[in-house]
Amino acid sequence: MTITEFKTACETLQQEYQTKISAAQSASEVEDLRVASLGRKGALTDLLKSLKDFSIEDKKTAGPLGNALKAALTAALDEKQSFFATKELNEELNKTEIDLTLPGEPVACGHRHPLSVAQDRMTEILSQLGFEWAEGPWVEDEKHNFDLLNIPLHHPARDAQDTFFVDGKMPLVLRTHTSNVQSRYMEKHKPPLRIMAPGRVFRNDSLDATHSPVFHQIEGLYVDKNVSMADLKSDLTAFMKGLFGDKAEIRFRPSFFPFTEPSVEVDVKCVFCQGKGCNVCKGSGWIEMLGAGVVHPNVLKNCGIDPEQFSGYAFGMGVERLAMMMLNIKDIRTFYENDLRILKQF
Ligand code: 2NM
Repeated sequence: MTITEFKTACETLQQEYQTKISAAQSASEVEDLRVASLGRKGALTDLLKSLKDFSIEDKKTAGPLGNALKAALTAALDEKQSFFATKELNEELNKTEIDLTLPGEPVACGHRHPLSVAQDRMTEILSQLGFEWAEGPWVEDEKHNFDLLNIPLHHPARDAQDTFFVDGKMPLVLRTHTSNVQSRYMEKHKPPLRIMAPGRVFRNDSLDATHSPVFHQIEGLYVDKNVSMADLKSDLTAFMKGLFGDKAEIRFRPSFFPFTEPSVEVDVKCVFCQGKGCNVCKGSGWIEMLGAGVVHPNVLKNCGIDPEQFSGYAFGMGVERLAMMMLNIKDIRTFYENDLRILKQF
């Protein structure tokens, strides 16, 4: 074979197979053509065998020609093969009634109630400060809800105006705070103790934008040797900064509670107006967040802890109040009406 004949053979072979590949009707026909042209006993392989008889000079011309032909046939075969692959997939998809290109139905997904979110945030921070979760009954005797907590017999908080009484042989009440958890815990445990008591409480208030007869509190209690107002101040500052951020400003004001002495109330610089005064903080620039104090010696004594040996601090706060601040909610009833159009916004 001369080099000229080789060139012609290449052109003929290329034309023949291009035509056959174009005419192929199926993926398996394409594969047959691949074997017939490029295979071990294929036409191109056969043609390239004649290279060995060429002079070095002719090999330099013929070699690249053969390679180019192989590349061209491979490309044509691959293209045709991928055409059939796509075609088969489309035919498969067209057989079904389902349009697989449609976006999916959104899955209706519930979420936590805003009060649970607020309670979780507070208890998470308290547990980082070492407070352990504690619970107690909603229906409580007067001893654990009032007597042990140094709330005197004729204190207005015990009045039917403020407290729900439960009919029965023994006077029972719906707990008016979660302090019954603390009085029960102190009866059973020796200091050191450090607990948080989150839960539902009940007051005989009528429902309005800021009051609900059922609401939620978190109280905390820490009793050990030498617990002081300084511990209260540093721990509650850490708690408030955990809740509102490191830059939050906090102030302590003197106050009064029967179960603590001295007592304080803790305010945070209004997060809505940065202290300038707005409708949320009623122009004062501060929002009251919690009440606290050094546990009254009578409370420790009543619950079986020696106030000469031990001291403690305690605090209490409303979950609804915090959730209203966090979410800019103006009406407490939003939490209980379970109107999904509203709850879905949080
Ligand atoms: C508050 C404010 C101040 C409090 C006191 C006690 C206990 F059990 F140790 F006496 N528990 N919680 C307390 C103190 C609660 O709520 C505004």
